[in-house]
Amino acid sequence: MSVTTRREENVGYVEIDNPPVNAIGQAVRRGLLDAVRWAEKEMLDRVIVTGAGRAFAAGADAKEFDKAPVEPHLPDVLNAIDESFVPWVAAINGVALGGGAEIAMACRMRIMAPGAQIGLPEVTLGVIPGAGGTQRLPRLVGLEKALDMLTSGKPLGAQAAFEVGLAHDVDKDPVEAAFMVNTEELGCVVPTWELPAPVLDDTALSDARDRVKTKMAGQSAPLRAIDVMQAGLAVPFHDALPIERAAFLELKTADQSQALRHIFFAKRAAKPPADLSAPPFVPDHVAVVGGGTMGAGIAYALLNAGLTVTLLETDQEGMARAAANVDKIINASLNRGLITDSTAADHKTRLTISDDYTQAGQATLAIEAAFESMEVKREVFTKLEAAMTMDAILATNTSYLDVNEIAASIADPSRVVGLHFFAPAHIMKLLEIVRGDQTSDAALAVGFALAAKFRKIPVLAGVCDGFIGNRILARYREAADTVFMDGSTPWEVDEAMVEFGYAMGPYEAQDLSGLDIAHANRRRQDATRDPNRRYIPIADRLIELGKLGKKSGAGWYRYPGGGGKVEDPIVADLAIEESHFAGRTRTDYPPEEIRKRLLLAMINEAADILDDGIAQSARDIDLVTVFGYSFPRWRGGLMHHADTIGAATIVSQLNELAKEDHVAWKVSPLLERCAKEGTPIAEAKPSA
Ligand code: T1G
Repeated sequence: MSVTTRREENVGYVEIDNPPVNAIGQAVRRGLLDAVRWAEKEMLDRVIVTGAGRAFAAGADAKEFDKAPVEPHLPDVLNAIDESFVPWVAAINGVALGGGAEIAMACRMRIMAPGAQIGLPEVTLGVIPGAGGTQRLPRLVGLEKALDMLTSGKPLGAQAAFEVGLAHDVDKDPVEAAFMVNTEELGCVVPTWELPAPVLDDTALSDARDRVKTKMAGQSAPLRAIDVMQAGLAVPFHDALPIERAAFLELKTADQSQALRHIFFAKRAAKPPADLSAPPFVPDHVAVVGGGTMGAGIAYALLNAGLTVTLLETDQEGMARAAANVDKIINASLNRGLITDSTAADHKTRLTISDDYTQAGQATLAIEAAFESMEVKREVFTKLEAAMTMDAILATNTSYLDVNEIAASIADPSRVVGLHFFAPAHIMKLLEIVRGDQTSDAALAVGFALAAKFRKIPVLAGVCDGFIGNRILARYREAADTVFMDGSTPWEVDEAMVEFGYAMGPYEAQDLSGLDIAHANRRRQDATRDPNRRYIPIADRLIELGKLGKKSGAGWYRYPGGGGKVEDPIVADLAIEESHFAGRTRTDYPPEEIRKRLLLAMINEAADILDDGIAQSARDIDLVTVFGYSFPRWRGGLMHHADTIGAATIVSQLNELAKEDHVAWKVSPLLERCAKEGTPIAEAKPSA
């Protein structure tokens, strides 16, 4: 099934039917082209094209990108629609994205259902529209709007599309509305390809390029989209299409598109383990312990998902602080138009804030987000166990501590699971679901069901210090501190990593989150730290100087007047001093050497995480690094990036670094296996 046709009187009805979202594969292209010929043979007055199910068409089938293009090619199909003497009307019932939007734009008219969307998100997959979108869109909405839609990839809702002239009408029954369009009126609509090209406004083009260079630094597709739109609009429509097609074909097999498609499909593959024996169970009443930043964010996410929440604090003062934190998030969401006043009011009716744990007696799940101290957490779990029913699931939001040790504080540790949220908990997509030694499938099932309810990306993690993401982060920071101690400065390290594609470097990021959290972790690890492992004391020196990060006015950088970051010579001097004490000779590392060391450190640590079975797959590590730690999505995540370097090269470079420090740079056995067997890291499995 791909495209069905039927006629009623002299109207043809064409339906794109390729579940679940009508991706446009070869069969759909063939079906549409056959439908054009059919309508012309039948001498129909019009054709109304719509989508079966919830989508109009989700765009080209991204699974076909790595294959050689097969005829009929979409540009040719859409030219046939656009140039046909039988006018087509697009009845857009759902999302019309990418090629789906291009089909709609090749039609004479577009009528959208109120909840439908239309857009060209190709750049989010590392490509550009390849079927006339760069040339039809500006003819319909003007250059400036077209540049914005093309480079951002953001779709328009029905009303917005109507207001910019992309849709002729909004109607809850677009097919019926398309039938009712006056034949004469329809006959007077100029085919899209014949519309005049908008004037090439240099300011609009340069503004678009500036915007992309800032917001999408390092990405090829957005800039290429601007170049193709500009070049195409300067020549006749049919001369423009080969220019567009050539750029599309080149981009779709390039690294960045492969990386972005890897993440696109990895996100959708993030599901419960196949062998999970318990059915997904979404609780309707959840207790959250701790109304600080994380607890309030988790509570808000639960409220937003329609659940009832009991937010527990230690006393009246804590309750007031919790209420203020939740209100702050609700007001921010109201101000950004993400929720309405009535939704905000409804949220508050489902929220109880209390210091009495028995208020959570009927909750079927508790999420502990209390202070990051084992003693505090064990006390909280004891109180939850006493207050809640025996089958309630008890989750901890700890970001580092041993879930098994927390679980041991109650009689039945199988009820305990780690649900590691990332700040801000109601915004960040990643959720690490940490399986303790005795965590039951029922407890895991609740975690995965909650992730689906929140539309978060669940990643199963085993128990170790920092699970997947924070363990990689700790190694990343250690490598950065080592480079800093041995010759660089925090700003040189940050600049090197921003150039790689991070939104900010490791030092600026620490200043934002606060240096005290990592400091507390280092102190906790003092007793078990490997005495043979080199320890970099610079961060400790900052704590002694009261430099806790932006919140204290200074950390690795200074923030005069709470404003932007300023390099701090005192911090640079600390490294020189500590390096002297340690008898080190400092080296001036160039940016590419800084990047190489920090990336190899993370890749090696991640390989051990995979080898230890803490992560289930390299793909999961890619999801964690992209959605929890801002690894550039267009590089596909840490392990996808590693495969672009190759395990053999990585092992060779690590062996070189191990000559400097054989402890910190000990090569992961998993990388050695991949290098020896010539297998991609993406296919690597734990050694056990
Ligand atoms: N190709 C292949 N599979 C797709 C797909 C696509 N374009 N879009 C979705 N799927 C699969 C998805 O992997 C999942 O599979 C299932 O459909 C449901 O998707 C020629 C070159 C449409 C908004 O970038 O944004 O057109 O996990 O879970 O949350 O110029 O899918 O069930 O096996 O995401 O309701 C441009 C991509 C392509 C749109 C629906 N189009 N898709 O979201 O469901 S390039 C896009 C989406 C192009 C032209 C160019 C979303 C959605 P499975 P889902 P959803």
